[in-house]
Amino acid sequence: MKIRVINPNTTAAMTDTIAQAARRVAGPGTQIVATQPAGGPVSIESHFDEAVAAVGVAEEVMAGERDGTDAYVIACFGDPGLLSARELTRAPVIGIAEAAFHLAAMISTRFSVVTTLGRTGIIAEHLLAQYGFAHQCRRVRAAEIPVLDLEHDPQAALRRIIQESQRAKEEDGIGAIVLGCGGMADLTDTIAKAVGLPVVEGVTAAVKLAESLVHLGLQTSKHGDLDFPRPKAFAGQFRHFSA
Ligand code: 5HY
Repeated sequence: MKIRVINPNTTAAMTDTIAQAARRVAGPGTQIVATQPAGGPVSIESHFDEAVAAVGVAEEVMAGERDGTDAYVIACFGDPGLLSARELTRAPVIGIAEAAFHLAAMISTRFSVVTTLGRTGIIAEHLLAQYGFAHQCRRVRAAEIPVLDLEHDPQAALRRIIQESQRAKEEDGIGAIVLGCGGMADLTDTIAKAVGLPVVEGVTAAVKLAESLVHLGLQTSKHGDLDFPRPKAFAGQFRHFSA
């Protein structure tokens, strides 16, 4: 099977980090195609960044449909454009936040999220409520590091994430940690060892869930709100979406 792992920001180094983690857990016979949009923010740290990135995600799904893709992973913890992406394909589309919440809820009764900037914490809280996991998440904590510090100053970023994860273990009464950024995909084992708690990371969680859905022959329903968008004209820079 072919899984297209889309990094919704436009930082190639982070796409590589995400690709390596995805390939590390992919099963035999699973091909990982790691991509990022041609245009968009170098990192996603606000609602505006998310809105622009969602269009890039849609374009990557359209490209994936021309490339015989069996499943998609949206590798940003805000799951930008998840539902619109599901409208554009029959293939399963998995967001890394949704995937991580599901798996964390299977191995713990309470978990906390450790994300990058405090200001994006609200996005994770909205998703927890939307996906029905708000009652199982004790806190959405922030290491207060810009997303690209994960690439530019990884040691300092790791120290901050471990500190915040340690605080979560001591203060939140939890059984697991969820890492709140696609760029943290290579930190799972290091943090789990340092903190002594199970750590769930979204990229690897999403790849395994995508494989399971494909193996079960389960596809995105085209009955109801996730049916293909109705063909229509688009103007200006979106003219290429016209059908
Ligand atoms: C992510 N931003 O996973 C989110 C993390 C965040 O560019 N990739 C990004 O802080 O919301």
